[in-house]
Amino acid sequence: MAMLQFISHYNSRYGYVSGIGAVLNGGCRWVQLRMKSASDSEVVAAGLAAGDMCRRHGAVFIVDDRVHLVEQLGADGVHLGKGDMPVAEARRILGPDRIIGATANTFADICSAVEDGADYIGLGPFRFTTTKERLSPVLGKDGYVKIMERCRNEGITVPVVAIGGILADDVPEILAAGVAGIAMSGALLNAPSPAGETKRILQLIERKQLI
Ligand code: TZP
Ligand code: MG
Repeated sequence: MAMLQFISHYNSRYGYVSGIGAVLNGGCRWVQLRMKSASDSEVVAAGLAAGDMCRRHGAVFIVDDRVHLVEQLGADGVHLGKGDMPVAEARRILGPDRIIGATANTFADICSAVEDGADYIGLGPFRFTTTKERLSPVLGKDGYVKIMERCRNEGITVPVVAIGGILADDVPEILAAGVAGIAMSGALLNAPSPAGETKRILQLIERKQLI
């Protein structure tokens, strides 16, 4: 089944850890802790609690950017953007067993991340979002269709996850482009019930897989 990755980010209604708790209760089993402007000690405090909750729910726990904290947090891996540590260097530091995700905006980005040893790609943004600053050009549905077709033609099998401004209603058409999963933040945290919305989106993903 296609995957749902929750990207935790600052939200005035929830702390990082309680937001993660809500989506875990809704059934999400893949979490990325993204605390952009926080200090390392803040990331460690939240990350230890979040990682513990993820392990209890059997969820994969990824930390954004901070390769140097992966070990201390007992995280399953790290997600790296284009301006972060290069994937190949992170792989040398973390070894073969940790998950390394990489951000891409183009087919060329995907190819270089795959060559460098990324385990999954976050391809986006789908549409404008305020969750991320310095956003790359918006891809829209057509962008995903074109890029995923090139991936298939060129035999790229590394899972590509769509990200950026995605709402529940977008899920069927994005999955139809051939991505392996969806990453969401605002659509889950801003919903009246993040746990309920997580459950609803997981059902949408499951239903789409059956069509
Ligand atoms: N990378 C590209 S867009 C984005 C990230 C981390 C933000 C995703 O959050 P949202 O709220 O689902 O747009
Ligand atoms: Mg980053």
